Amino acid sequence: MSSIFVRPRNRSHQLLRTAKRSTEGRQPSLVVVGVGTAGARRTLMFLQRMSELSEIGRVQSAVFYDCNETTVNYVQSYLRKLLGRSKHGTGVQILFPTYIPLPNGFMRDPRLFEEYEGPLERDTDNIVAQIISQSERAGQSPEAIIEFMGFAGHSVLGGRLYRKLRAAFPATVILPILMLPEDHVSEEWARRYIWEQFEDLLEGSECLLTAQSASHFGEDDLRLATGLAGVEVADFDEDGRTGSPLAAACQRLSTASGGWLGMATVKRKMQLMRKFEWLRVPPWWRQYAAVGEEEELPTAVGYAIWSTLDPPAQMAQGMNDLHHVPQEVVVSLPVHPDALEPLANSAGEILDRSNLFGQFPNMDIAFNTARFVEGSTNEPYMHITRVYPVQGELAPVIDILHPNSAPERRSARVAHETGFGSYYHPEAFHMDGLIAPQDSPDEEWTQHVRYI
Ligand SMILES: Nc1nc2c(ncn2[C@@H]2O[C@H](COP(=O)(O)OP(=O)(O)OP(=O)(O)O)[C@@H](O)[C@H]2O)c(=O)[nH]1
Ligand SMILES: [Mg+2]
Repeated sequence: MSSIFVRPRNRSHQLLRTAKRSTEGRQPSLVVVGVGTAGARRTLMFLQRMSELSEIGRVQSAVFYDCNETTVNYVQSYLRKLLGRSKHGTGVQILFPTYIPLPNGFMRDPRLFEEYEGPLERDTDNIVAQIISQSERAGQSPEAIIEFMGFAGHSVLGGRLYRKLRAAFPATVILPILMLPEDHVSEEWARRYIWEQFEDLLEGSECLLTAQSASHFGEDDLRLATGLAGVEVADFDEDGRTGSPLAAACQRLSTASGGWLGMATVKRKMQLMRKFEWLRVPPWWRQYAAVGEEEELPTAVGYAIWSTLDPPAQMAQGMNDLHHVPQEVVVSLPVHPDALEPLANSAGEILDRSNLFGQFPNMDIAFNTARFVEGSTNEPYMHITRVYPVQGELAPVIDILHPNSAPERRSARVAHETGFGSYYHPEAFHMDGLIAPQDSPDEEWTQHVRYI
């Protein structure tokens, strides 16, 4: 794997510059947690992308927290195939719930778990304890924890799991990835119950917000996984820090966020000739897309980066981002490592001429080589991902929480914090005053938490 980054000139008082560094041999420093069926699927997709980048060795533990026998069976057989053929993935700790009260999950009801609360809490405590011992074996606390969560039967359990991870790893960057609901039942629950639970449970966290299209959610999950894996292998940092790039990116973006991060992704087929490289070990040869002399590929990369600003590229529609805030762009494409730096240089110059860095002076662009598997045809694609901080009110959330609110009553831009813990979104349109945050530190479920 090879990685390069481009940074606009005014940040470093230099001309556009690229830097190259080896990303091999990273310590396992990541934990991935999928909550609910969709979360488990998203975790699987992420592991697949990391394995395609030959970087699954960075993952300490992967948790598939879906109390659902079908999911557990599915994930197990998928992982046998995925990790069975990977020489890097053998050290990854894989965890499942051991207590499954209902074989098919909680049927979208976020309160159904309450009947089984005690054993469920003990089970999640046990999962956290195993993550802790795995990190001790690895010799370091995780630098980043990704938690995929949603608004269905496992939502509150996911929020509590977040709190337990927060307590167990106070110095770790935890990135909850929230999938907004698209069906009426889950929207209703979000409105009446779950959002407020999250205000309390996820207080102070920086969440990456995604929506889902009802028709092709598999595609969305893959876009998300591709983007996150791309960010985790990108090297944005000039100082050659060896930490998790994802953690570094989250920290940089969080300075400008009101509690939310957004992601935009673009995928473009590459019009390129195929070439082969002969290897000394099986599978003996490797295919890659070759870059010619011409300007075509850098121009195409430039266009694709501009396209990440378009509404269809956003993982959640209706999110506004600002120009001056820090942004991270990752370009992953299946070119030969030697072609990466010249490509990054010409793409950087093209973007500079089109005034991208004038409009986004705090945008970093990282390039890396990646051969992602794309269906059966295996055509070469480039993937562009842009991660950005979001401030103020969230239009897609208002649509769910306040479906009847008149558009003119919405404030144009709220500059202050509207993330979880601010109680902004539930209270903003309540006619009858504020919803007081409930102070209930001695809730029963927390009593199960024991950390050594
Ligand atoms: N993005 C995505 N969404 C999915 C997937 N599977 C189901 N969904 C959708 O996700 C929403 C929530 O369902 P689940 O993920 O099953 O929710 P859960 O947390 O497992 O809760 P219960 O099923 O109620 O126990 C539903 O609207 C599903 O249509 C998936 O693989 N990816
Ligand atoms: Mg489910």
